[in-house]
Amino acid sequence: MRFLAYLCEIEYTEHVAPDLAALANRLRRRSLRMVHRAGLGHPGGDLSAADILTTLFLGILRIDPLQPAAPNRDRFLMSKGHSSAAYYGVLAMAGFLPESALDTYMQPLALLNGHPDRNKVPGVEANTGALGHGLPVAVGAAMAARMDGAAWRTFVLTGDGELQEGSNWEAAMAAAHYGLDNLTLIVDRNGLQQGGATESTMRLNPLAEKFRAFGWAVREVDGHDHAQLLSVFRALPFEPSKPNCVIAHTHKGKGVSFMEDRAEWHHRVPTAEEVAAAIGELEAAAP
Ligand SMILES: Cc1ncc(C[n+]2csc(CCOP(=O)(O)OP(=O)(O)O)c2C)c(N)n1
Ligand SMILES: [Mg+2]
Repeated sequence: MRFLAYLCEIEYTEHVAPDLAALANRLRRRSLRMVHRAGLGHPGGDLSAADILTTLFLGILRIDPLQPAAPNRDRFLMSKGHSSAAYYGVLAMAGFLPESALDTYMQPLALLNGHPDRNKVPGVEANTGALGHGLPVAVGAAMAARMDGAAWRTFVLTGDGELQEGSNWEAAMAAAHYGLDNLTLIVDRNGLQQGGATESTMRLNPLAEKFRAFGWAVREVDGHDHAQLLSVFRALPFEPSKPNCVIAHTHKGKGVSFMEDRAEWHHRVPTAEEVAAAIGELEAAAP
């Protein structure tokens, strides 16, 4: 599918979006099994990011699992590194990991740690999980591409609660100052952080206006609609000499009725019965 993205342009968007929906639901099922088996994890944020991750890895990023360090590859940084089950799951779907490796998630001495490590996992570009660092590193990567005159692009996915870290705003200023239109920030705007709503913890709204005031070109999309996601990413860069921000409106726990928009599923591990019920719902929605 990744190769079709280059070849088919418009047709790709129209025909592949339904396949991405099925793959995203498969990623959700896989993430929930991984978290259950490990007895640890962050299922709510895995599920909110699943559509964004499948769209990027299977439809947009110019990456090749056979050459994970190819100099001209696009860079993707998973700043919300706590959603590692979904991240490893999509890396496996894109061919960077064998499916069997997913069973080792957070097992003693395994390479698939709770927070991704670029020295252990092919395809991982930065060590993340301490929130607030992905965007600053991504700004450095985009500047490096600019200085080299290289065509590769940098993408970074952050949580929304994560944006309360001040380092993001310093990086946002720098990205605009240096006119990094080769940089795209995607915000998983699910409205919830660890203990509750972002807006009652430390208000982010009006978020789009904040980024615009910092000099970014901003688009807002339904972060669970693959056709919208594909078309916004295909429109990059949005404006010359401005960094790009995609605010993807999502639901934490998306796809599982008893998890959706509930803060406790940020870090709760589903029981065997809950996993079975969740998988049943997800299979019914998209086999
Ligand atoms: C610097 C730092 N502080 C605290 C944590 C613990 N932590 C992990 S996830 C999380 C909440 C993140 O919320 P959000 O960014 O909205 O992520 P999402 O809703 O997508 O899961 C917190 C506080 C951390 N990983 N890093
Ligand atoms: Mg959030």
